[in-house]
Amino acid sequence: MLANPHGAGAQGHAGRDDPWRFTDKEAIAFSGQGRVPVLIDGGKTVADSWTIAVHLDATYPDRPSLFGGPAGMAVARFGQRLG
Ligand SMILES: N[C@@H](CCC(=O)N[C@@H](CS)C(=O)NCC(=O)O)C(=O)O
Repeated sequence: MLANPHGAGAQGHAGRDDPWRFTDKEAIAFSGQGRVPVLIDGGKTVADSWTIAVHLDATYPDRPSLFGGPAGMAVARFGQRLG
């Protein structure tokens, strides 16, 4: 769903978003798995929405946090596991 060579869209970064569908298996094969979302950020490939969120929060501490701190991250993780 997200190809992001320059951190596009996330946390206010300039860049590019390319919509990929999960049926575009060839397009996302480079990620080593067959699901979306996939993020390319600074040459790093990150798959799985939770892993992407954690990556962005850790990589861009100067940007507004996606979780609002450790407590928010714990609540988000709890909700994510329920879903
Ligand atoms: N745990 C993953 C789930 C990813 C996932 O299941 N993505 C679906 C689309 S929402 C997908 O790519 N399905 C295609 C398939 O399983 O072949 C995440 O949260 O990113």
